[in-house]
Amino acid sequence: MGSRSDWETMREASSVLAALGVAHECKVVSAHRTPDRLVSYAKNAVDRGLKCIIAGAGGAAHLPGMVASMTRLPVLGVPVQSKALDGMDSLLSIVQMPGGIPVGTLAIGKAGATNAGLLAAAMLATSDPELAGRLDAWRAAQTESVSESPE
Ligand code: RP5
Repeated sequence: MGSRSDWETMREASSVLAALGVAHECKVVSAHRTPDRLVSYAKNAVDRGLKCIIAGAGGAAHLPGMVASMTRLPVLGVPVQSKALDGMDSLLSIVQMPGGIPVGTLAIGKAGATNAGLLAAAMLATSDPELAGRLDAWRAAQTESVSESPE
């Protein structure tokens, strides 16, 4: 994530990954304030054995796109809800990538962070049957928890 202030949103991705037993790390890497850290993180990601990167940022949210420019790993972008423009700035700056450098963009805010975690798990589950089983169980439990009655 681009800032510690993004953690309240991005912890939703971490929580769902933890619930599914997916090993992960959470780091603050700012495209603007720590550009050298960004380059190092993105360029070393493959060699470090990472499989997917979830990048959450707000405002002029260049982090996901810049990460994607420096690694072939799948990058999922989470637009963090900004104070000034409610996250529309984040969304548009993440989703409008030029052809050739993809970022899979999720919804603004906590729903997007949750779904980024689930989507990363779903991608990993295509080659991990045990994770696939845990993801199926998580989805079944969610379905089970939805009451038919509104009260
Ligand atoms: C972005 O600027 C971060 O991703 C964050 O969403 C936003 C504001 O950062 P802070 O000023 O709260 O550190 O780089």
